[in-house]
Amino acid sequence: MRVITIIPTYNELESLPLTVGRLRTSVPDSDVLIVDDNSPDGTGELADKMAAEDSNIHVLHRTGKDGLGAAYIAGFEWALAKDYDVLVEMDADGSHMPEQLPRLLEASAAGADLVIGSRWVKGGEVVNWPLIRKIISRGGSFYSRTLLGLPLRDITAGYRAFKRETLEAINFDDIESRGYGFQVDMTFRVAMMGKRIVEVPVTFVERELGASKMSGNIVVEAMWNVTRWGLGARWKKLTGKK
Ligand SMILES: Nc1nc2c(ncn2[C@@H]2O[C@H](COP(=O)(O)OP(=O)(O)OP(=O)(O)O)[C@@H](O)[C@H]2O)c(=O)[nH]1
Ligand SMILES: [Mg+2]
Repeated sequence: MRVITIIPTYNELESLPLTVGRLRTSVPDSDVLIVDDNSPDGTGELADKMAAEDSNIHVLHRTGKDGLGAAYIAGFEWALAKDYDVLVEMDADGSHMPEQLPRLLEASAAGADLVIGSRWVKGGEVVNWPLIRKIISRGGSFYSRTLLGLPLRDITAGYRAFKRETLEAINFDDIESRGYGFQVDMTFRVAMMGKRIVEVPVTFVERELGASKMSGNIVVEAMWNVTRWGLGARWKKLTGKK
């Protein structure tokens, strides 16, 4: 099983080397693809240096900040053009513990088309989040789960392992979401195709270094899209339209 871990970066100069170092130690068999959106702080140059020293590390440079979803799609296309079997999504900021990646890969090897590293299943947890963030995240997942009719606890999670075939079945041109909505969008599409989604518990650690790129806009975009998709799917069911 050839694995590649895709790490999108925007101004992650301090966190990136720590995360990649831990990843290379925990899962030496996984290649790494850093997708940098021309970070003003020089993360892209640092990534190039890391790649020059380690042939398992690759870098994709994009011209400017274009959102997490677009960065992942570019990363997926890059990796699908090569012979990787499993494509992993991981944040650069240390929130997704590389030491827990083997759990995701085991579930993938056991047959899951999409594995979600979940904060909100038994055994999952979040470290260093204020109550309000927990409420927003759980509330967002609850809202999405109910509207979209998906039996999943953590729909916005960004720590994931996709089988190559799962991504090959998705038309990336259809994906409109930029921020968190991207994760929900991908989950919904995979579920609609009748593929197997498995949640494994993870410990999500809030970033200690660098700044968050989360914004109110991203949350509003995600809620709006979920509402549209959910109602759209129900309408189709009701009217029997394809
Ligand atoms: N290439 C690229 N990466 C991005 C972009 N926006 C966010 N990222 C990266 O995506 C990952 C998640 O972003 P974060 O800022 O940590 O967002 P978050 O995890 O939702 O928010 P926090 O919980 O506050 O950390 C990090 O590795 C970011 O550097 C973007 O527009 N382009
Ligand atoms: Mg983060």
